[in-house]
Amino acid sequence: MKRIITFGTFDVFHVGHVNILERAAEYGNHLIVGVSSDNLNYAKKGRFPVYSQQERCRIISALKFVDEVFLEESLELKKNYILEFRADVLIMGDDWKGRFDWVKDVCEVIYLPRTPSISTTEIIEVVKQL
Ligand code: C2G
Repeated sequence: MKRIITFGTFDVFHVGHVNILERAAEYGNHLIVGVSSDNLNYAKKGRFPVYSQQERCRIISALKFVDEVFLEESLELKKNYILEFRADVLIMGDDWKGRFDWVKDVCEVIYLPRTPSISTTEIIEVVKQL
């Protein structure tokens, strides 16, 4: 049994999010997703997400290849979450390449290529122009 963990805000859910979660799930038998809290998102990006943490958790929980969802309150707690959920592998998109190598003493770390040409920020800009 191989347990995979991944993290993200998953705001304005789009196909790039589906792709990374589906590919992450293929690396093991159990996919755990840490959804960034509203406050963590504000700290990282200087704005609150469009969708609340409850809504974002509900969307991620509804995906057939996701087994467990929890709220990620801090980037620095990554190692604690990995140990708490007994994850064997951390998977992130390669926009985070190298940034979580510091957890390599507790699990394997894999960065997968991002889906090109789609992001929440771009979607927000497109919608603003309508
Ligand atoms: N992603 C992707 N392709 C895109 C957009 C996003 O593969 N076109 C991936 C990201 O690389 C990330 C995941 O989808 O692995 C979630 O992306 P975001 O919601 O932007 O997450 P972020 O705000 O970067 O939060 O602890 C880590 C953070 O919580 C990650």
